[in-house]
Amino acid sequence: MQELEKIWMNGELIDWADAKIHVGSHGLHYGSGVFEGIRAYETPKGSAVFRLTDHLRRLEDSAKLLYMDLPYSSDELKAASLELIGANGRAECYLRPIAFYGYGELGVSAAGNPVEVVIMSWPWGTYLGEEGMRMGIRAKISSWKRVGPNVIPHVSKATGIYLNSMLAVTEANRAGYDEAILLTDEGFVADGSGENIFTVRDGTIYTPDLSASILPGITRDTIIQIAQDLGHRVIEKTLIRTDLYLADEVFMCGTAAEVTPIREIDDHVVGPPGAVTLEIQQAYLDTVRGRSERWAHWLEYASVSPAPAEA
Ligand code: PPE
Repeated sequence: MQELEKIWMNGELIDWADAKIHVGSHGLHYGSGVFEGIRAYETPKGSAVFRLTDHLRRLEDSAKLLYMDLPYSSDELKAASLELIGANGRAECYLRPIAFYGYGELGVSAAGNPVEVVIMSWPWGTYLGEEGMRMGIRAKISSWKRVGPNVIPHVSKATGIYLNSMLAVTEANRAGYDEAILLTDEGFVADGSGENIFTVRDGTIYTPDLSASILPGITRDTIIQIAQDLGHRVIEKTLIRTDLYLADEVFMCGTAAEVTPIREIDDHVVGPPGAVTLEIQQAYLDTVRGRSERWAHWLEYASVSPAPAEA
């Protein structure tokens, strides 16, 4: 990870190297935290954070599902995020707000622990590689099932859930694939380890519905709206793994992954990135980079004076 100058920690901007926690922190032992992943892009009007308000709303929802009271309001976290981007001088960066139970009492119950809130920012390039963005990636259905609605609330972007994702992506990578796709316990298509999934068949776009153990992705929501606006038909429904094998096009999306085409799943060739995928990828990048008036309301601007260190 590329280190920048500052990290926002519990209300203050502190030096990167000083952002430390105690090893007895509850969140370290039990994965009791919630987080967000947000991107800021360089646009013609300066550094713009994409759907910041929506990401912070999901952070609040995630915390609520863990019975966690966030000590800062969304407005305070928004101001902190914009301030951090300014302080680090990078118009283009990834933002990682995280809230977790800190140091106080150990034992599974989180009672008696403070809630710590941190926001990091750093430059993060393409999630699945430049080549993956252009040519598509190879994915594998995981033998690990995605956490179900009565296992851990999958609607919450909770840190502990990511052990599920870590196992899946590790298995896929060790088998020589770029990414894992997790199914629900019932066998329906859910998410990638860090992305939502879309298919295209006979010109119609499909994506698993929100009850299929998926994270309610903000990129997913963005793509549904953009695609409909472009005149595509988008259907949210349960999908089975053979829908992936037989699709004309498959792509993944997420804040980190943006729109990444999938060219092969379980050694079934889907094909090189198709016309619909490429159209949506371009429309998404135009939107986040401030080249689309239609979706300008999704951009929230930070003021960044160019840092001397900026490459
Ligand atoms: N599903 C999962 C499991 C997931 O982790 C993400 C985001 C998404 C869907 C898409 O959500 P959204 O970003 O709101 O469109 N994964 C984040 C973390 C990735 C990481 O490796 O860390 C991200 O993309 O920022």
